[in-house]
Amino acid sequence: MPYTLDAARNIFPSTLTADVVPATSARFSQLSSEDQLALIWFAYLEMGKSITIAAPGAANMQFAESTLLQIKQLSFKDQAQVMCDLANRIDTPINRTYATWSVNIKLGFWYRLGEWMEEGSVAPIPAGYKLSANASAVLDTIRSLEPGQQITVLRNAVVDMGFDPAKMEGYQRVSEPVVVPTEIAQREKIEIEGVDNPTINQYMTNLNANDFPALISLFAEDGALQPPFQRPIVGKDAVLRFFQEECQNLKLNPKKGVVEPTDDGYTQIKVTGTCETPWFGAAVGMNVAWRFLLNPEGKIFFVAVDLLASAKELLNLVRK
Ligand code: ECH
Ligand code: GLY
Ligand code: GLY
Ligand code: GLY
Repeated sequence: MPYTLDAARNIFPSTLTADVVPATSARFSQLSSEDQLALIWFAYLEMGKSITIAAPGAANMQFAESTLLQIKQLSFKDQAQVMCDLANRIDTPINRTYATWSVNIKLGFWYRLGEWMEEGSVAPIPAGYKLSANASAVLDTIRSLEPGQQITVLRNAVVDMGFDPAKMEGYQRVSEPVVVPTEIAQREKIEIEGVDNPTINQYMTNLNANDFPALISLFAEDGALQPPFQRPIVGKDAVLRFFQEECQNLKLNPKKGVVEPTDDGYTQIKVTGTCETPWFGAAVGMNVAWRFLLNPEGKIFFVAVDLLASAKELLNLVRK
């Protein structure tokens, strides 16, 4: 009997994910917009002492440029209002523009605003701003997280701002151009202790090489990919679009895994290791698991990427 998507999502059920991340994002979203902005500002400054963020490239910034200049020309009062509006997700022209941007463009936009706030050309968080008790508690939780979890909370905050794209229709999505894949000869060989499977090896190598056409050819027609804390993205077209829009220049470092054939010709494979985002490079290795379900033809029917609760989880490769 072929697997359903729901059954696939539950393979390797003992995998412990960092549920503190969505829990913290939910608490964050309950705060006032002023508290949200100030909290991110404080968290960003503190984290900046130990991990450096890479400046966004020109290919990324060109799309946010005119909105940024528009904001720069406003009074401090109006700039603060634009930022609060973003956090409040109300219906404004800037919030609608923001909604059309890919995650990386949103992050690049805030990166630039942060620089301008620091140098004083855009309204800073008021000196002596005092967080509410709830906001302080959320900031304390963020302080206690691993770096990979901290940057995921920050990313979630940025993704959740602006007008809700689900309430917009007929708009053009805006994302960075797709880079040229790394040449075959330059691609790093992948070795995964306990897993010697061509589909898995090619998945890792092709994603690291930004070779999205080769990567998507490993998927079944109705194949699905589930990013951390998200619903599965279903079907080759949607998965390919996700790869092109959000997965350039990632670095996957799979370390070890386990292969478990099932009775009906499918194969369950769990791999653990780390993953780096171009924003932080080797400074932040996120502890992740990939839970693959390959169909009898060896194509990817399902893969979930999980952000793990702790480094200890890298050793958890049991099937049940
Ligand atoms: C300031 C104050 C006012 C408000 C704001 C501010 C600016 C904040 C800024 C924040 C920047 C945050 C950043 C966060 C980046 C996080 C990136 C993450 C990436 C995770 C990627 C993963 C990939 C996993 C995958 C794998 C696959 O195999 C398939 C694909 C995929 C301070 C001004 C807002 C500037 C830059 C967490 C886990 C492995 C699923 C993608
Ligand atoms: N600096 C990382 C990026 O633009 O994706
Ligand atoms: N790494 C967080 C996400 O993809 O939602
Ligand atoms: N979720 C992909 C990235 O932010 O790099």
